[in-house]
Amino acid sequence: MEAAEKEEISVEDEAVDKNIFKDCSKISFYRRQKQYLSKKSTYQALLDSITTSEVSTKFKIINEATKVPLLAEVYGLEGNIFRLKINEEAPLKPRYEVPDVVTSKPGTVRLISCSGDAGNLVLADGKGDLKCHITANPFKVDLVSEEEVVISINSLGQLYFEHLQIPHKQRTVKENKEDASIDTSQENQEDLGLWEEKCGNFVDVKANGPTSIGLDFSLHGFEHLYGIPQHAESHQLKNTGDGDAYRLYNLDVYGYKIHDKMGIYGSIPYLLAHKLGRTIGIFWLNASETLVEINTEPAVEYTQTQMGPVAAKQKVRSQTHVHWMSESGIIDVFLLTGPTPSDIFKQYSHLTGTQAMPPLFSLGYHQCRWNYEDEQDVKAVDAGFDEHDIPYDVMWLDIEHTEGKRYFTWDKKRFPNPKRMQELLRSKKRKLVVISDPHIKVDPDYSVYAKAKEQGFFVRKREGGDFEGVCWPGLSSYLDFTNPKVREWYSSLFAFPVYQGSTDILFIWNDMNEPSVFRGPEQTMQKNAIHHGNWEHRELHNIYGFYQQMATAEGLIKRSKGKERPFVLTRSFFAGSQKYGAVWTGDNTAEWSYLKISIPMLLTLSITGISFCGADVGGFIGNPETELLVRWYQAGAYQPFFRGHATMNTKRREPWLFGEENTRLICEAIRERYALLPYWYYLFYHAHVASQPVMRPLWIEFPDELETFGIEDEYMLGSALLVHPVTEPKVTMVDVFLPGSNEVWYDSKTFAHWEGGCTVKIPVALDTIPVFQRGGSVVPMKTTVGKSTGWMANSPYGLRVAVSTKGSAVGELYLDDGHSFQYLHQKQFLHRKFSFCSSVLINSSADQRGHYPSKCVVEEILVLGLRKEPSSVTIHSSDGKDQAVAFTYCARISTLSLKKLSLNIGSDWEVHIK
Ligand code: NBV
Repeated sequence: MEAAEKEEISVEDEAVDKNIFKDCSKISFYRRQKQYLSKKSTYQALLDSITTSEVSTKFKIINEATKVPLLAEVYGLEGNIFRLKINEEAPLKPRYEVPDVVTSKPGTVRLISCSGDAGNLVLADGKGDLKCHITANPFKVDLVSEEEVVISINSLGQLYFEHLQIPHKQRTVKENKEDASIDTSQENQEDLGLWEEKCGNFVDVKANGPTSIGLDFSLHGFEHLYGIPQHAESHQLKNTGDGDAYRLYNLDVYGYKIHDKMGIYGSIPYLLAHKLGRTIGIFWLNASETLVEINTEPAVEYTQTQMGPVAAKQKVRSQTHVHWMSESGIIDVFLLTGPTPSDIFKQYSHLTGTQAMPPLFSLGYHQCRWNYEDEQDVKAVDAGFDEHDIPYDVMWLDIEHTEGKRYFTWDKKRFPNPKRMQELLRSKKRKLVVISDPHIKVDPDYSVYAKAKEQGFFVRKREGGDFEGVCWPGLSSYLDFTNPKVREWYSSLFAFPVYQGSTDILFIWNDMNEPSVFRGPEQTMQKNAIHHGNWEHRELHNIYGFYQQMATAEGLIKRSKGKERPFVLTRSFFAGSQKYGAVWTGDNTAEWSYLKISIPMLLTLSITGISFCGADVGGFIGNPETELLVRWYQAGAYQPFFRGHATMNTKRREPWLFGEENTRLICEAIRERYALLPYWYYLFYHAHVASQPVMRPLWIEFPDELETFGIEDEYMLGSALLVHPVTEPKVTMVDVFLPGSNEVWYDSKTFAHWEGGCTVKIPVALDTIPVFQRGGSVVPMKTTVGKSTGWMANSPYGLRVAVSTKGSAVGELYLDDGHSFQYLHQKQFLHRKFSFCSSVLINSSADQRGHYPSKCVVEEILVLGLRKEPSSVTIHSSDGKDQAVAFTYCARISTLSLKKLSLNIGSDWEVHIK
């Protein structure tokens, strides 16, 4: 039976042949650029064409072969950011410029031309520390900071720009030959995919011919590069050999291969480079298929003899060339000049926004499976957590909960009373997440389909009519989320009266939004499908999923009349997706290697803005051996988005199904997560307001330590905790690198301590999660763990003070109602600061603007690294009263412990240790 006739599609129907995915040799714009660049024709800037306005400096660039003029625009943006745009001066029709990503319209800094002659021009930002040197012929731009060239643009002459052309049929033979940049002979036309390109059985017809662009950047002194997710690859980017570029093209790759540069579900065309003393970023704002080549030239030392009689040694510093190529659009690139990692995060969030502040429940543990069968099943699994005393916050329902994969509906047999089911979860202060995919079943009786069809809200075919492709429901059309009207309408579908059976504890999961189209070219949509504004899919492919998550998040906000924070998980994403919720790494496999690679994959997402990220715990595909499952829970407990998930036809794997001992181990890991929630919540607040990632590669915290630059088997959570998950079987010892020669680190369980700057061997049993607290930090925790985060709202706090080599420590706590926007609009929050110095711990306000009436108390204080046994400990409260408190001191591990305290978390007080 034909898929189109058949109703739903099963997972067996959809075994994807991995060979359908292209490598560079099959990507025609890659081949064209390679062929052309080998001919070395150059561009020249016409500096006499320069015009300067308040916001930008413009000049023409011309290719010596084609003579078609390009227009370059240089902007200086507040916060040490440069922007370069290059477009055709007079394109046949407008070329796509990515909207809706750069949000906050960063202020421009007037660039003043400060020197130069006919052959070059120097622009400066007025303050004088950042300069932009433009060389006319061949065209080149150098970005100079403090007299040092940091980045050069087009120094390898890889600027490439294919001009829109008159449609094929209307062209005369003469015109056809006009573009001398590429060989247009008939045979080569096919080979290079100029007007048509084959992908499997599909032919991609290019209405205006080839439209690709490219440009090179040389990063001086840089050898360590990171970013450009999403790839199942190492954190540090590798040099790309011939035909092995990093691909940014959102694709649904079930069980993706690891250590591969192929594109998977999401794309962030943003790369960071780091060296001692400076971090920089390149944000290539383009949503079409993109390839990135990286090529490092290491530093060389050579002997100069020709200079004189004495041979002199000279060092040529290393540099890395980054070559960006995109299938269409314009060149629009932001250069972020740091200089510190923290500056880079601020600069990037200045452009694309910060991580949305998640509702507190979403930082708890999530229980998912494809599928929880019915209401009974949900009830039993929910009860299982209580029986085994395992906290959890969210039950998830996958596609089978719907009536024939019609999103926003319920399968009446399986879920006859969704509200009753949600009330059960609500009674334990738990939530429900259900799936909502972008494909809509072609069924005139399905109101979502009928209304979208009537209003013309689907992506269209090139030949006219709605695009139809096969996905889970069978034949489907795809909502055109790039249209603001579609987004507004889609968001209205989440209103409680419209979404029957939904309540305010129901949140959303967007899957398959690359978009995934079964049997489509590379399992996605044809590039010449048509979107709102007549844009081809090719122009905006990588931003489709971004828009669905945006519309969903807006829907959840709207249904609460603007009061509640949304939670939306998305599989596909683009730069800026952090504003709308969380991202996970898709269909991973239940193998140790996938557990291991989850760390670099999440680190890469984290430093490119997406702090709220996670990988399916246990591995989605296959059945994990028990030890792997336990280790995965232990790792997941220390990753930002913490969800267990498994595909159809796998064995059930709720935490209590693996024997008493393993249940205990998993339970312990989840409880550790819950105990640390105050710290997690603060880290997310900090990501939200100050742009700093929650999960950090070591090089971010220790930017001056070369040893940290390549580490990806451990990481920092904020600046206080170092986590080194066990990712191999039968391990009894792990090597943990503890950075910082002036640092001291404390084992978070045994409180044993080590000096930093060395690798230590840590014995591990099955119940060990190697976590270390950095001396100099105060970590807020909960002393008791309950059924769910909501359950624990009023439970007491503990403070773990880890004293630095200088005898001090600092930390923060952030607290609000955990779910609404009142923290923002009414300043209903508490932001406290803890500082320990000269044996006094002070709790004071970190932000006087915030107020939140919390009855919570600090019940325990643990001071690690206190060398001398105190003779007394006194609490000094803001009303001037002093009160002596009982304490215990353990000389063996230099630890002071105060218990049964009752110090209000929101009041000022001091603990004096004498
Ligand atoms: O909706 C079913 C699954 C989902 O469980 C998984 O998490 C997604 O990544 N979905 C993919 C579609 C089917 C995959 C074979």
